[in-house]
Amino acid sequence: MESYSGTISQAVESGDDKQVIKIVKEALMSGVPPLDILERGLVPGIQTLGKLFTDGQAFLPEILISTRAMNRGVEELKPYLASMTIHTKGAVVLGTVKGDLHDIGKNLVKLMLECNGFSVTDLGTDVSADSFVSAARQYNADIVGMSALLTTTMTYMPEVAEALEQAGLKHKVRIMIGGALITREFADSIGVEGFAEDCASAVDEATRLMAL
Ligand code: B1M
Repeated sequence: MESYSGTISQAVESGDDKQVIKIVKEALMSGVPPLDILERGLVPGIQTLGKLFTDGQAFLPEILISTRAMNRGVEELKPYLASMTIHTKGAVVLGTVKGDLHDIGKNLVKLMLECNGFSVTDLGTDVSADSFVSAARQYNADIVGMSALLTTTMTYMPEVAEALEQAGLKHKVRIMIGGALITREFADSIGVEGFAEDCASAVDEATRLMAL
């Protein structure tokens, strides 16, 4: 993977989707595990750009272009990550909370959960507490997963937890949260049992929650 990680990250950073697809294909052909390509190539690329954005050396249009390039790379990986699992391990309703449009991380969590046998209903971004509650009922969810990337939107997570409790779903549904700023301490502080730092550990965490 060493010979590919830098070039994949660089191609994401510069928003070159054709180059991303080309190198991801080459890496796959060379037998590099798809999860390595994702976690050591594509994700560090968008993270580097995030740092440049923080420092005022990159701007929103560049981030959007890089997001598209990263998503193209993820599309290439999807068939390779696909699971042979037939029985669902659990039903997950997933979304990015109200006011928040970031969905790259949430989409990766969805991908990893699906590839590991969970059925996932993706509510998209900017999802209200009411929508989480009705989807949890409609899809008979075992887990409600929330993603948030902004300090201004992570504070909406306890509202969703409260709405699920008010709807009488607390005994049935486990909640899992994540996003760049989210920590286990934050999850504990709002009374949420599930937290994952990245998309790979989201699978372990969802599996743990199903056994509770
Ligand atoms: Co935004 N943005 N952004 N942005 N953006 C951040 C988050 C920011 C840190 C950038 C910065 O200032 N350095 C900053 C937030 C600051 C803060 O609140 N403390 C920020 C800001 C300020 C904004 C705007 C307000 C900018 C503006 O308009 N002035 C605006 C807000 C729009 C809105 O949401 N209402 C905005 C807009 C955007 C774009 C639309 C341009 C674009 C999003 C495109 C998209 O998602 N489709 C964007 C992007 C790309 C970023 C950065 C650069 C990258 C985020 C990302 O995708 N990371 C980001 C900087 C950064 O994070 N370093 C930034 C890669 C992704 C794989 O990681 O999402 O953390 P992440 O997901 C991980 C884990 O967190 C975890 O697993 C994932 C995979 O391993 N995880 C879960 C995530 N969800 C999970 C759920 C789980 C479990 C694990 O369980 C359910």
